[in-house]
Amino acid sequence: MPLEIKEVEEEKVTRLIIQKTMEDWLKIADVDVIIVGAGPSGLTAAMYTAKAGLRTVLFERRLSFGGGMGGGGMQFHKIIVESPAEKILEDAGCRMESLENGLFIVDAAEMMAKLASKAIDSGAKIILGVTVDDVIYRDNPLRIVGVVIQWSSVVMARLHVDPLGIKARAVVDCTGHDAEVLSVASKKIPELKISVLGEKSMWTSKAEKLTVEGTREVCPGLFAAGMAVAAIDQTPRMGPIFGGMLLSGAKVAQLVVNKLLGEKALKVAPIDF
Ligand code: 48H
Repeated sequence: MPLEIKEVEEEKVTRLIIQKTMEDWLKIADVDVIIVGAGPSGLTAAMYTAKAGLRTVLFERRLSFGGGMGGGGMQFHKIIVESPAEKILEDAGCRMESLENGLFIVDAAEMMAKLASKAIDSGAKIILGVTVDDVIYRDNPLRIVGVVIQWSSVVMARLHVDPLGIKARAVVDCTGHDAEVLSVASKKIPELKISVLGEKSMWTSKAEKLTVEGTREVCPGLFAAGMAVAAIDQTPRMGPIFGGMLLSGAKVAQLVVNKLLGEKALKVAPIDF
């Protein structure tokens, strides 16, 4: 039988894309959790907050997910993860090789793909090509209640286009080394008393431990995970080892779930924090 490919009119494609996109965006306008940045910490956080049933949207500036994972260590395509973070990779269905002393090695592309896939399967909506460039706040009590978003292409073209605001019960900064959400909040809302001093030089074990320990709700409604924690705490960088990023993402998910679901909160990751 000859292959018959369905005929389609161009305007039909256009209408369906617009209709279905708007259906999603009407839901995204107000969610439980906004995660900013689709690196290792952001994808892990999204995977677990969505698994807990929280309406989760993740905004990523680029047109791809993975953040710093794609570059591995100096573009070598392997990533090292230390125990107990391998449990998170197991949760994501990621294959890895066990090495000596609680170290595991995984292909960078597989880790990016599997974490993103698991986050999506858990119910998180990942929106690519959107930059978060501000927060929404309220006072009495002072708190963060959402983010301001713009198309990354508009930001790159330096066009003056007014952004949109998206509300959430929790916002998580997973933007990496520059802690962009915390940075803008610290500059524009000085009463929050957040300072983003930037990370210190490399000290792997100390950095991993302090990043996970420092993962927290920085001010009401705004949480920090991943390298953003090192940026606000001025703690060391760790180099190309990603266990701390995964554990930080899982810990922030648990903190958000505990805050939003209270007594109904379940343990979301196979880790005790
Ligand atoms: C939307 C944004 C915005 C914005 C940035 O850098 P990442 O991988 O972040 P982490 O913290 O999950 O992981 C850090 C890790 O990759 C790393 O760099 C390590 C371990 N370094 C150690 C060392 O010594 O150097 O991902 C952040 C993501 C990226 O995809 C950005 O494009 C995105 O966030 N992003 N998205 N709005 N304003 N800013």
